[in-house]
Amino acid sequence: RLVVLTSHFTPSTSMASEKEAALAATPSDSDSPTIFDKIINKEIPSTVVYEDDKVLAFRDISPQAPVHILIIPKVRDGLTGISKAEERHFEILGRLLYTAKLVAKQEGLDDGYRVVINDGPKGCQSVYHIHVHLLGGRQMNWPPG
Ligand code: TR5
Repeated sequence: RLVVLTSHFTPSTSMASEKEAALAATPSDSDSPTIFDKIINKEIPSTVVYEDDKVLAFRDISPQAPVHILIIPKVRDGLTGISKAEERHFEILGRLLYTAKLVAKQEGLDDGYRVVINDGPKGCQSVYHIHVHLLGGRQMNWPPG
């Protein structure tokens, strides 16, 4: 008898298209708006799972795991990516990670999860407004691709 042990979860886009999006994105440290500003301003709908005065957490439109949530600062303040972090960002950086922990608990990810920050073209970053990925609900692999 055949026993299928694989998860039924299928990522909604291929790894290749994620990479293509990242390579097509223009690395930016400018204050020009990104798609995430429209999500923050609610001009574009998103599924918000957590919100306070400083951060917003919403479901990724192209989930790579059964739970895939992005946690972002409401004010970018030059933080287009982790490589642009300055001392003035200490508090918001801590808050983003702490929010990942809160949301993981809220999502019931009691057996573990992964927190990721992609940076720059080689890190596969496609949106230049810092964001923490929270991924869970399946077994992760190591090393990541
Ligand atoms: O590749 P990086 O690390 O920059 O992550 C950017 C993430 O933003 C990807 O995982 C995308 O799937 C996600 N993304 C992109 C858009 C979007 C989104 N998540 C939720 N809602 C979105 N909208 C409405 N539009 C996007 N372009």
